[in-house]
Amino acid sequence: MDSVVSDAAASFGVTPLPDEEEHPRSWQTDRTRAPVATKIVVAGGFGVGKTTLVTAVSEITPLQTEALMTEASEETDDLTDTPRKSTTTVAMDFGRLTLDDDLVLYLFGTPGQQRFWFMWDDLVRGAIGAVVLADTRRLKDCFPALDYFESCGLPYVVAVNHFDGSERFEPEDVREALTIPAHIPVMIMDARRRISAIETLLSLVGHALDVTPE
Ligand SMILES: Nc1nc2c(ncn2[C@@H]2O[C@H](COP(=O)(O)OP(=O)(O)OP(=O)(O)O)[C@@H](O)[C@H]2O)c(=O)[nH]1
Ligand SMILES: [Mg+2]
Repeated sequence: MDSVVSDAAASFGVTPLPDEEEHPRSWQTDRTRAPVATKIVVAGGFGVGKTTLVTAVSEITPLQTEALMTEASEETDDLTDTPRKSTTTVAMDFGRLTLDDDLVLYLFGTPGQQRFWFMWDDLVRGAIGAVVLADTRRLKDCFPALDYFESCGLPYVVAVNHFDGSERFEPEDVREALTIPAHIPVMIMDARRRISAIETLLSLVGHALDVTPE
C-alpha cells in the first residue's frame, strides 16, 4: 500500500497490511480480545463494479469466480457502458477487510447476471447488511437488488459507482429517482478507490448498527 493511501486509511482506523508472520496484529496475540467477524454482501446489476469494489478493499488476495464472456451472451449482457469488460462473476467474490484491529468484514460480491440470482439466498445468509451498487446510466438495473433486500429486511445502503464520463448526480437526486427512504444512506463513490469503497462499507456498518435491534 502506498503512503498516501496508508495515511488516509489510518484516519479511517484501517490498519496498513502488516507482514502477518513477523508482525502479528494485536488481536492475533491478545486472546482476551477476539475480533468481531461480520459478513457483508455487495450487490447490484450486471457490470456495476461489485468485483472491482471487493478487489479494491480486500487485504487478502480476493477469491474471484470470473468467467470469460463470449459472443453467446451478447444478446443478454449489455456492455454498452462497460465496453472493456471481458469477464463476469459466475458464483461470488470474496474478500476480507480488518477495521480498527477488532472488526473484520468478510465481503461477498454477488453475481450480477440474472441467471445466477438463485445464489443470492445462500450468499446473504448471516450477513449484517448489503451495499447496493448503482450506475446512474442504468439505474433500473439495481431495482432487483433493492427489492430483494427490502423484502428480506436486510439493512442496505446505496452506493453510486461513478464511472468516468457519466453525468454526476447528487445523492439526493439518486434517492429521489430510486425512492429510497430518508433513513437509508445514499452516497457517490468510486469502486476502484480503496478509501472511497471503505467509506461506503463504514457507512453500511453504521447503518446496520442503527437499524438492527440489540
Ligand atoms: N471507469 C470506471 N470503470 C469501472 C469502475 N468500476 C468498475 N469499472 C470497470 O467496469 C467493469 C465492470 O466491473 P466489475 O467489477 O467486473 O463489475 P461486476 O459488477 O462485478 O460485474 P458482474 O459480476 O459481471 O455483474 C470493469 O471493466 C471495471 O474495470 C469505475 O468506477 N469507473
Ligand atoms: Mg463481478
